[in-house]
Amino acid sequence: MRNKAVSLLSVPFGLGGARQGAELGPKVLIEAGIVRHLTNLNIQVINEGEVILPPVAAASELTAIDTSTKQFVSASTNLKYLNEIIMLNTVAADRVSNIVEQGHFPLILGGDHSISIGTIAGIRRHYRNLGVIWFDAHGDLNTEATSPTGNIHGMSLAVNLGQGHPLLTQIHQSAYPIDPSKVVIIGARSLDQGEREYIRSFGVTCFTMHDIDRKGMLRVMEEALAIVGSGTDGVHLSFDIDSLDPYEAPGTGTPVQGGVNYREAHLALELMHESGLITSAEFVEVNPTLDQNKRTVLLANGLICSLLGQTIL
Ligand code: HAR
Ligand code: MN
Ligand code: MN
Ligand code: MN
Repeated sequence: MRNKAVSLLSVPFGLGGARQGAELGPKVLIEAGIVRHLTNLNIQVINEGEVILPPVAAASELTAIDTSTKQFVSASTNLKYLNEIIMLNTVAADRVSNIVEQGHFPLILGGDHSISIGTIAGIRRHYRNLGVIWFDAHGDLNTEATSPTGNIHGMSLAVNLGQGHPLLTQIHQSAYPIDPSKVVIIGARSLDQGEREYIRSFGVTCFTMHDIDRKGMLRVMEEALAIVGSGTDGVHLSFDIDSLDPYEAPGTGTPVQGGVNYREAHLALELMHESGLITSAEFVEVNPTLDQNKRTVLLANGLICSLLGQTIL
């Protein structure tokens, strides 16, 4: 992350979540001055523009071979907006991959959390052993079988680990696998039963709000960074703004009370900067239509600045 140009990529997409509005996140974050704030930190910022949803094929045209059963599968399913999410993330993966190829730091603005299927697919092409920090109130580890809602933003981490609908996991083809023991969730307080089982059986580390209360954010981050920093060649930060308490961040589609507070979040991102480990990042689930006096947007702006080196003094 140090001395690299930052490539800012907007993904204005909100169909992976339960309610509309996350697609407005990137525009509002940019209007709030994120480019200027980063430029003030002596960072060269390249605005890469937006990832646009291409025309979506009819469901019948989308088929794939399930690599485990060798059967053709069609896209007809209870997964909401599956075709749109496949198309968007296929394009996003190439855009993010190009940014890494140019040697820039990819900074992605969402969008709901389903966009991380494409961003991480693009990043994984370049890192043999990618670590992931997943800051979130939720686990995003559902599959079609365990999801209570059919909303794909609640499944994106599972897809990134190779679990889920074959048309989603196929977006990751020809990329290096992610070792679940190099994935750390921080801030969780709303997990479905299937997600709990996944965390246990696949060896994902999950620092819940209970752990943050008990150990403090400093120790949680020290432990998290030790895990993602050993035996990896890059670390992606996937930051869901709903990891924060709804008091700090009301502008998000699925708020859960009892979250991370303002200073804990800044501390976490300042420690990530100090570690020098983070090689790419995305900020997702900012929903301006639910915000109060731009509180969430300004918070997200500040958090991005802390990740990229802003200090108080
Ligand atoms: N676990 C629930 C589901 O699968 C809620 C997921 C809400 N997800 C997000 N992303 N906002 O973290 O539907
Ligand atoms: Mn350059
Ligand atoms: Mn999420
Ligand atoms: Mn979430």
